[in-house]
Amino acid sequence: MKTSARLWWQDGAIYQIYPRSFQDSNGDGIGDLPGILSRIDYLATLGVEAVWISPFYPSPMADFGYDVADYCNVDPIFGTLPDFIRLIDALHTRGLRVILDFVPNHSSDQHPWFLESKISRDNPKQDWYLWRDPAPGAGVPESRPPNNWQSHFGGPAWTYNPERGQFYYHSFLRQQPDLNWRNPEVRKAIYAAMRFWLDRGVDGFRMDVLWLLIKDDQFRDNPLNPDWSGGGSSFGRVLPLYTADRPETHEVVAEMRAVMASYPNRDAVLIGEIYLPLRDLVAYYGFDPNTADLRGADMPFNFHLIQTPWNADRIAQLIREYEGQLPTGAWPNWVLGNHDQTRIATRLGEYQARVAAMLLLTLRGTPTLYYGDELGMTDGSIHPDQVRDPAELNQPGIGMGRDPERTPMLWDNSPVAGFTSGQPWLPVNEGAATRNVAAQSSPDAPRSILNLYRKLLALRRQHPALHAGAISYVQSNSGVLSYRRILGDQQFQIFLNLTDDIKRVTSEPGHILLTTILDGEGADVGGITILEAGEGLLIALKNPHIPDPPNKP
Ligand code: TEU
Ligand code: CA
Repeated sequence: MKTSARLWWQDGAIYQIYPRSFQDSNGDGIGDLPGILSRIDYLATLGVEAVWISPFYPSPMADFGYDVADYCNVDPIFGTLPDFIRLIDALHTRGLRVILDFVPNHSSDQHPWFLESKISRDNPKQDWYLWRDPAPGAGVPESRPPNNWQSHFGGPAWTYNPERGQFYYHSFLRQQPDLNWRNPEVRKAIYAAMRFWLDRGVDGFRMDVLWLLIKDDQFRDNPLNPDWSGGGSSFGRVLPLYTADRPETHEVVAEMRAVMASYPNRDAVLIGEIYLPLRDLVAYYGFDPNTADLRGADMPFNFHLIQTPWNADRIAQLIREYEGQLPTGAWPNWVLGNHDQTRIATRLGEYQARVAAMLLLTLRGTPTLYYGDELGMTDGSIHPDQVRDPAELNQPGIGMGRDPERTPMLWDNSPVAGFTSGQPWLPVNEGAATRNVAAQSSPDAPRSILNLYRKLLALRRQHPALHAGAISYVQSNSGVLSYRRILGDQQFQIFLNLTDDIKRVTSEPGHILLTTILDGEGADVGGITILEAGEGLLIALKNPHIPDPPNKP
């Protein structure tokens, strides 16, 4: 296996677009593909390498597109297949790659496969989903689910179907039945759909819930969670031993990789959405100890920055552990936000969100940005009668709702922030009149967070040490996280003050390339250096006289 040649997805940053919320083109209040096309200048000048577009396939929208009714088309809400072709061509022309969000674990209950599967126990697709008889016992069949498996969105993961007299399994909504990945015909059908898009030039896939594809073939009860307090979602009542991260999943991921590898000059990227502890997560690279090949996902998404407390000790430890556990040849990646998670600026406030930006864009590994985070967008406040997310509607009031992080992109200071000429499907954030792309791009706002993102992305592109170098000397010292990025004789020192107190650090001689508050660029440093509260520094070292760094931090 060649490990020396670098690939586009290693060097560049990925930008996630939630298409409902990025740009509406026809006034129906819902973002769409022509809308994305109309914002191509913004995307091309931001400095990212690729856009990942959340699902736009035909869908009843029970889970806003994560319930797919046709894997090879575009939902009319988002446009048409020709609109997609126009978009991908335009993005390619501007040098941007396109990653699709693909949902292999479950389809919509309106997908023709499921409509056929559910009518009888002996139709050709009868085994395409996970069907089980009711558990033995008294009472009507619909009150006897086959086992104790729970839906991620609350309640039992089994729904009774009277036509078959059986239950079907759904990891998420009842409108999202899980496909039976033990059935070779299902695999073939999904791989054909992947090829449909690869044939149209897409540059990769972000595979939804990749760690959930295979379920226990004996359908054993999940063990009870001893830590469950009774509050929150019923999902926490059991531990997902038999419903997640089953060993056979790795076989499927290897097959997906093979589908992509069958293309000449394959450089499409396979990304897996995987929420697991580090040790289990890195197994999805599929390192084969016999051949030293990687047979799994190119990048199992690393969500640990989202889940780790904002504390220099903890994050230094996370970086070291993650780097230490990566198999040989595996390329790291980092994620700060997505359409399922509280926004970083809400979690940390704007100053620490700037520090987080410098962290994300100077760590070793591919960064993935969530649309709007580059503006320091916060979660929107959603009035109870504006709730749209089924995760919230299913279990009101327990904080599962994801609408706040899906509010419209903020373009300018017009009434709906330039997102739509109609009524937006979710309300526009308060403060949009000043926090928007136009305001943050104006000469009056040289220190906007958007400019910080642009500069970080540009520096990361410009300096090989920042996109391809080693990471070393990862340290935390009284709330300041520091590390170096090194390639050849190029060395960068990063200091990030994760506290709201002023700190002193000691730096080797160099000059400041960038600060998170965008002042002092170009200034010489050396010796004691002051870090303002919530400030980060990126320093180019002059004559680093330290010995060669070890391979691992
Ligand atoms: O998310 C999977 C997942 O684990 C989510 O349940 C996540 O943990 C939760 O939303 C956090 O609040 C993927 C998609 O990203 C999500 O949008 C879909 O709803 C889900 O799969 C089902 O397709
Ligand atoms: Ca629209």
